[in-house]
Amino acid sequence: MERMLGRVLVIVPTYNERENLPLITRRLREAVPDAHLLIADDDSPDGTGAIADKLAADDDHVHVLHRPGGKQGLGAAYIAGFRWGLEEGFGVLVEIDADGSHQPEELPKLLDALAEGADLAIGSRWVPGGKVVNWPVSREFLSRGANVYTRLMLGLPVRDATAGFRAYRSSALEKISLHDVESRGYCFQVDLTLRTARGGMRVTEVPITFVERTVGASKMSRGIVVEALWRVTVWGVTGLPARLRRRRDR
Ligand SMILES: Nc1nc2c(ncn2[C@@H]2O[C@H](COP(=O)(O)OP(=O)(O)O)[C@@H](O)[C@H]2O)c(=O)[nH]1
Ligand SMILES: [Mg+2]
Repeated sequence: MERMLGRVLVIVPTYNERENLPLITRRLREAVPDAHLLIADDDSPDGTGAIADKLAADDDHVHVLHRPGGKQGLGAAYIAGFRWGLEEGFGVLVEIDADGSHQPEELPKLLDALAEGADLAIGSRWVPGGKVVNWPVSREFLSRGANVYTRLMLGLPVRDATAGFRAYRSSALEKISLHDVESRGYCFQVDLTLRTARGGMRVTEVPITFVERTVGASKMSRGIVVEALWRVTVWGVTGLPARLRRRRDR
């Protein structure tokens, strides 16, 4: 599989994850020992960056991208991480949260889906077999609602377009023009799913169990929700003529 897909880079974005980072690093290194890790830290005030440096000094499979200037959003951190990984010649780029919500032990399932031909494998909460553990009802409502709205607005055949545990073939990311991605917060996930699907590439959903964090604080905010609602609506409206044309031509 290694030969077919190339080397695997797992990008871990961090903002104030000092307790979680050593745990997720250890679990990832054990679950997929050949994979490399890139910690993309936005100058966390809690000292996560220094902990990342220590982890990297002890392990040649761990790398750190220090992003100066404070919190700039999950999307911006991933774009910087993707650029780094593409330049270094990795064949697969993986996204995973640092807080333990995405279980490294499930990563091999995503890599298998790529090996079987997917360009993007999404670890999905909302396909049969997918689960969420310990989420408040309000969060589940938000995620399900966001996905229903996204599906209606964009016509994407994806159940969990906002999911943050996913694996891309590098060739897929090279086909998407990353330089004009404007999404900063979590709608980044929808943005890239849309670009991948509209680019004619194969998107596969793999059921996962999402476990809400037990340590540290969520960075979900009103601003993130507003950005997502706004952008999905704009993409939906601007994409509507093309959707109608496709439907007419079928
Ligand atoms: N580098 C960076 N990481 C971020 C930023 N916002 C969130 N993250 C990370 O993205 C992941 C998901 O964030 P989290 O707060 O757990 O979101 P939630 O699971 O939706 O509540 C975690 O690893 C965060 O540390 C950011 O602005 N910059
Ligand atoms: Mg989380």
